Amino acid sequence: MTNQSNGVKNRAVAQWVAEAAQLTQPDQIVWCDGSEEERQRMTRDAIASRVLIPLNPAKRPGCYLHRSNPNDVARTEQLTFVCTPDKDGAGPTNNWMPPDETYAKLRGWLNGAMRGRTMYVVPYVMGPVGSPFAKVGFELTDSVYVALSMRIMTRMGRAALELLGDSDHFNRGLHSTLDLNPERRLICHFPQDNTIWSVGSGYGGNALLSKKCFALRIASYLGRTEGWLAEHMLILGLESPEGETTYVAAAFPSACGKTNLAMLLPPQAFKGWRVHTIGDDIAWLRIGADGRLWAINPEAGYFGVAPGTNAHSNPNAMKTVQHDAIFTNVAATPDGDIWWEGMGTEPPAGLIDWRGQKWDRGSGQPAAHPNSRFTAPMTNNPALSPKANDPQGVPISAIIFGGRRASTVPLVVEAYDWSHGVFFGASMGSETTAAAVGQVGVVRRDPMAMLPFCGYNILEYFGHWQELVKRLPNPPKIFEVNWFRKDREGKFLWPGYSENMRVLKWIVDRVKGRVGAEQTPIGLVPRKEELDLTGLEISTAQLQQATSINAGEWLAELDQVEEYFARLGAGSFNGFEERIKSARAALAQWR
Ligand code: SAT
Ligand code: MN
Repeated sequence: MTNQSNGVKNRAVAQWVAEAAQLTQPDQIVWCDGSEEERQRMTRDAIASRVLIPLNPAKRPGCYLHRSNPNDVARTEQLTFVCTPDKDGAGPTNNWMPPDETYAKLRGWLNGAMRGRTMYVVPYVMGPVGSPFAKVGFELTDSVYVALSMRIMTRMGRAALELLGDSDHFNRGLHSTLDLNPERRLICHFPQDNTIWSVGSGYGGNALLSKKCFALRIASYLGRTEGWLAEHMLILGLESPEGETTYVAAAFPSACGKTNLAMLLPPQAFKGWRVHTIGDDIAWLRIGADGRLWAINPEAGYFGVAPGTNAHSNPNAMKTVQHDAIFTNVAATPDGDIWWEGMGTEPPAGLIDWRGQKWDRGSGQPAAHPNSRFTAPMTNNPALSPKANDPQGVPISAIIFGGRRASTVPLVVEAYDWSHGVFFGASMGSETTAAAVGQVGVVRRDPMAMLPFCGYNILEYFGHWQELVKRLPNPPKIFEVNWFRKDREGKFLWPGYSENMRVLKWIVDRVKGRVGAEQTPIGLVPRKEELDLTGLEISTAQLQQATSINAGEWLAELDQVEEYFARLGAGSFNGFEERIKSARAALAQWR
């Protein structure tokens, strides 16, 4: 076995890597330094082993296509475990196994698993280097696709080793694709050990351990003990024509448009307004010395949903994936470019589908997998905020919770206070998407969009949110939004995409106390004249439907929410019961 970095200075790292190597028996160990030379070498290896297919350099310079195993195309929540010492630590929403038993089982699977393979040692930093938020992780992986993706998604390489120094405080991620057999696939978290073992999958959130596994599941646990929050949120800055920038964080479940919102290009009528992207998926939030909530994006790249991305829905994303991007499970054109459903162009003749087969237009099957993705560095994004690398992060003035709901939830509603906002988040529901294996389009409760990502007991998590405000003299206002409400014919009531700017503007104006709102049983909603609708064609009736609170729908919703909380064992916990009671009473009087 060759191991170029036996000279690594950090004892804890060296010892842990040696143990993992002894278990998995790789032919060689490659310590990643994050250099350009290394990227080229790994890319050549990936091409030679057909893990990456080079795209046409004239059309997509520096871009590659990866096809995953067709049985391995999305996160597998049923195979994802939080292994706390006792079951209660994982809580009612997580799958649980005891740590000892889990380690033993996975050790069995991992025994010799990297024979004939290379183990990449991938050191990475989450958050701007030098930030008080920043944390170091290591991923040991036998997938060159994962190593190359981690280089895009994180600050990967030497910087992490330097930041770590001789500390043993780092996340220990061990990943092997094994044989991609779903029968031997498990994604296991050990929050108490700051450890992740992921086996049998090479896909996205299952395999890029920095992302959901570390930056959400493990980090949420660390945040609980250390007094901060790790959230499934985009972060954006909204700059007015006067040059005032307001920062907003927004939680939506996977594949509900976080990337689109984070990169939004304001509509024509909003001259002088600009959106600056800080992050599109994950926020780490801390209480600042000034009593405000400050946020960073721990990641350095985007792992966005490809289908539906086009020059209208997200022009900045289209530019972001123009060069130096990896595409996973999209369709390939005969001239070496990529294509997906909803790209805004006709499928060209001779298209190859995501499985690598000639696409049959009449088959009724999509050419790109519905959860196909692009991986691109944030520095490709024309809307990237100048604050994206700021070690202090940005001060958050508003938090938005959003789901995908065909009915009930209005376009936007403001909470009366923080605690009411926590109730908004905790009671959120959303229709399921292709981002996770399972049925698509059914409403499921997804508290704070963290259902699959909270690394500890969700009831404690609600309590942590409620407690945090006691140390937060200047909390952000909290809102709930829904871009996805439909009319009776099933047509979307609100145009969405860039027009969501109008809702963002109302939110900012509410934060600044510049605009009014109407009190309803659910919260505060804009009256028609309080939304800036300049240049938008929407009928009064349509807008009314998009923003209305329907008493019947809400009474049914509250029944479901109550039933969900009861199932979780939340009971009157956190005042949720009183919230439901008073909303019901107000709805009984509602027009
Ligand atoms: O596959 S990921 O978990 O990284 C994407 C998502 O589901 O949000
Ligand atoms: Mn996500």
